[in-house]
Amino acid sequence: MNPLRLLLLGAPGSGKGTQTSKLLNQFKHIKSVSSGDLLRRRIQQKTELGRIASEYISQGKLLPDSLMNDLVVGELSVRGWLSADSSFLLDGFPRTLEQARSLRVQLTPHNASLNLVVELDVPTDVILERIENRYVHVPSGRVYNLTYNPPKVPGKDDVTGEPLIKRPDDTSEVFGKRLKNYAETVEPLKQFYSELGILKTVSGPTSDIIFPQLLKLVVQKLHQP
Ligand code: G5P
Ligand code: MG
Repeated sequence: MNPLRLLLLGAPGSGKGTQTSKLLNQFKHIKSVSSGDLLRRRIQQKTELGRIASEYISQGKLLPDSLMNDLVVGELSVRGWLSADSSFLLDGFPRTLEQARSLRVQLTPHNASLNLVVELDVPTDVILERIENRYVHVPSGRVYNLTYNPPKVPGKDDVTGEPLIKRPDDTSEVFGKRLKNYAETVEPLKQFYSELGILKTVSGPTSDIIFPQLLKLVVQKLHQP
């Protein structure tokens, strides 16, 4: 089996976290890093980076590229994933051209470059409906929706029983800014990965329609001769 180093691209609320959970359930050897989850954990732990992140996130602004690069590459390094045979899934990073370029420069010497980038293409009106009903468990990054995948006990994480929260950046004002940021930054990013020949797009109004398309791409990559 080939290694899989996958980036999920997609607008806020398009289902990157949801598809990540579905893939990790299916492939036990694959692990993931979500840049947003890393930041939310730093905020909860009240670290200096958490204080900075909170300022940006609450305004729907992207954090500086260099800071995000150090954070995520540092995480990959600590987890021992900077090697040619490692498989991992990235959610939320890189999300600017600059981040994509610098990640590539850092992964190439380890023969650990990304080999698949999948854009989740979901209509914006569908996304807006979902976000009102989103609740998250910050320590794990598990995500719920009151209609699509509600927690077994209202307000509690299914695995730990710990409280769920609403993200402070899920208000309609901040969410609108996040969608705008995405629209402004995604095209050069897609161009970059398209030129490397690894960009694919999957489309649909629900995660259950998107997942089989994503799964097919992942299986192809794992078994490509
Ligand atoms: P994040 O954390 O990376 P976003 O904005 O990219 O945040 P988000 O909001 O986490 O993405 P998602 O992961 O794509 O969305 O979506 P999801 O949580 O899986 O699904 C959304 C909701 O829909 C959930 O409630 C889910 O249950 C529900 N759902 C899923 N599928 C369906 C369905 O089929 N039907 C229904 N009804 N519901 C469904 O970034 C946050 C902030 O951190 C900073 C920035 O400030 C950013 O704004 N940041 C960075 N800054 C700079 N560079 C980076 N690389 C950064 N990364 C993070
Ligand atoms: Mg997410």
